[in-house]
Amino acid sequence: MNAIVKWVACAAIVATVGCQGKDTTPNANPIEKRIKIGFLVKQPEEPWFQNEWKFAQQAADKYGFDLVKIGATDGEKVLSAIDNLAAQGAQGFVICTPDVRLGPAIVAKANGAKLKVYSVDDQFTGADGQFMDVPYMGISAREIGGQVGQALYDEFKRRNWTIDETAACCVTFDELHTAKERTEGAIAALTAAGFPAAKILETPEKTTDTEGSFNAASTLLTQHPEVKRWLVFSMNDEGVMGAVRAMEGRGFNADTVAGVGIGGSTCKVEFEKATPSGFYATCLISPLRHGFETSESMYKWIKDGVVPAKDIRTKGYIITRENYKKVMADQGLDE
Ligand code: FCA
Repeated sequence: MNAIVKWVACAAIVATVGCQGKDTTPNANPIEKRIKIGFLVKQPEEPWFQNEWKFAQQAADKYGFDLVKIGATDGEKVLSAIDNLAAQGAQGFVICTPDVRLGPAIVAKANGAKLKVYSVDDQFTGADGQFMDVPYMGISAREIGGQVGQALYDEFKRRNWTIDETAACCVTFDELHTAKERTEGAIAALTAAGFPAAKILETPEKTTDTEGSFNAASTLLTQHPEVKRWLVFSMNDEGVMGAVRAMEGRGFNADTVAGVGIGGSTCKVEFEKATPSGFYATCLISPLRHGFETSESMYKWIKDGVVPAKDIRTKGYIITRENYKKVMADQGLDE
């Protein structure tokens, strides 16, 4: 055989079994395509969701699949993202939907495109208002709300505030089940500890971001100029952060405001400030579990047919500027 003939012959063998008749290179079988998974989030600018993406990427790097991160802020974007994923040859996606009522449309589109779906943080609801039968990982919302309420009450006592001059500002978003469970859990714990229900003042936010909460709290502050000291809670760190900012704008400070969030991503900057703010604590939840584990489960579902657990609820841990570094490190969340 001359050199060219030899090369062609070897190339043909490589394409099937390799020159030595043994496949040693990863992904050498051209028929077995690399797994591709989407990760869609409703608020891509929120640190919580950026952290979910970060940990999802760690799963992609560990297992060797492609991760497509998509900010899907409304229904139209979600549906076109699913088309896009299908066109790219993805086999599934993890999603925190911008609206839980999109569940049936998301599932229908995913089924049509043969994509598997794993919902995270916010659980799909069907046309009947019931939760849908789609794998879900969320936080244990009521318990975490309870931890927030207890932490607020403990701080109220520790500071020797009197009930006459104190009220609790509860920024609500009752349209979303996990949000309602969180604030209800906090109210239940506060009142069980002895804080009067009449001094818990609810104010609804239109959007679950800092601006939404700032606006909701501003309305409440205008209505209640008599309150001298505020406890603050909401569905997430943003819900507390916006209210604390609104209070600062009216002369309140770390001595007259004690806010406890839920998250641990957005509030980190508050703990890092040299001077404490009214953002006293948060209940740390796990973007590591919500990002890494959901993507890992999706990968194993696609690769090995292992269907993910139907409903996983993750735990929270109260952190303050005193202990956040240690607790975050213990939870695998240090930078
Ligand atoms: C919801 C909230 C997020 C985060 C997540 C666990 O999606 O909007 O801020 O708290 O649940």
